[in-house]
This record gives sequence, structure tokens and C-alpha cells, in this order.
Amino acid sequence: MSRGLFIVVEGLDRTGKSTQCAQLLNHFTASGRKVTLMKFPDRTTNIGQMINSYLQSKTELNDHAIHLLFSANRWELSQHIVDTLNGGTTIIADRYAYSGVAYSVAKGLNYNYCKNPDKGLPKPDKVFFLDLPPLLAQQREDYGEERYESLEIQTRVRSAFVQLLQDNQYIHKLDVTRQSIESVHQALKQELTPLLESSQEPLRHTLFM
Ligand code: NYM
Ligand code: MG
Repeated sequence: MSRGLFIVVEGLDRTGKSTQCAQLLNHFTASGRKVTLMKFPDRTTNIGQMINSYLQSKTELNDHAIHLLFSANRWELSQHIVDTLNGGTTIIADRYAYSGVAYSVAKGLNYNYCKNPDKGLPKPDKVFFLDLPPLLAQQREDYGEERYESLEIQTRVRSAFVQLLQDNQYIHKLDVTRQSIESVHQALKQELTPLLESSQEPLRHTLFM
């Protein structure tokens, strides 16, 4: 049995990540592939609940402490990720460690410092960055409900993502400006085709940024 694929969708807030993850899930399910969705932060765990409370501004936390909690939230699920993939199930992840770096760097934390806690996590097979100008994301529904959802911060988050894209050429940037949900979905599927057709290398726990 071949292992599942680990696909990550990244981007600023309100860029359509969750919608695209759901579309991919439906597509893979319909084509008979075993597939599951993961979302980071996973707010259901104890650590996730601390993160949730912070994002909703119910609690305050030191910038470094919350950075490490976001990473810890991935580490607590890392064995589950490995087991799921090795069991033949594909994972579609709505955000991962790239968001971890980008949002903390936007607050002023050091770029190299930010990458460290996530080193050694399972490596995705494919990472997409859905790129939408922060000004357009701002016009979307429900914008501004959580911490970080301001034009000023999102603009800095985007700059940090641009740095990540430069340093990690394997991240695939998709400009979603003025694109329909369906056309973005088609572009993602097209980009995934070669991966779906080839057999996967064994999964490695490895540095990926
Ligand atoms: N976020 C997400 C971080 O600051 N660090 C991380 O490691 C991750 C995974 O949490 N504004 C931020 C980005 C989002 C917020 O995510 C909640 P979402 O996808 O909007 O629920
Ligand atoms: Mg959000």
C-alpha cells in the first residue's frame, strides 16, 4: 500500500484556504482516495484551547510563548500525521508551520528563531500559498473578528510569506486575485496531478523550511 500525500494550503486570513481545502477533500473523496482534513491551529486540544482564547483576545500571552504554543500544537499531532499518511490516507492541511513563521515574524520576532521549533516535523509533499492582496482580503465577510485581522498586520504577514517563498522554492504560489473558487480549484488540482500519478518516497521527519 502506498502512503498518503501531505498537502498544505497556506495564505493570509480570508484568502479562501478553508474553501479550497473543502473542495480538494470532496474531489479526492469522489475519486476514491482515502483523505482527511486537518486544520492548524487545531483548537480542540488543550493547547489548541489556549491558542483559541489568545486569538479571541480573551487572554494575553508573551509573543514567544504563543509562538511556541502554535508549534507545540503541531508537534502534539505529528505522530498522528505520520500514522495517517503511512496508513494510506492523504492529509489536506489548512495552514501549517509556514503560518507559524509568517505571523510571528509579522509581530517582530526573528525569522530564524521562528523556524526553529518546527524543525523536524513531517515534511509536506506539496505546499500552496494562496496569494491575495491584503486590501482585497479585508473586503471579505467576517474580516477583523480575530487577533491579527487588520490591514497593517496582514501586510506584514504577507511580507514574511514572500521571504518564505524566496527561501523555499518548493512552495507553490497561486495568485487568487479575481479568480473564482472553481478556477482556483482547477489550478490546485492541475498542480497536484504529477504527484498523484507518481509513487511516493517514504515519509521522512525532516527539516522543511
Ligand atoms: N496562526 C496560525 C499563527 O499565528 N501561527 C500558526 O502557527 C498558525 C497555524 O492563527 N490568523 C494564526 C493565523 C490566523 C489564526 O487561523 C487562526 P485560522 O486559519 O484563521 O483559523
Ligand atoms: Mg482567520
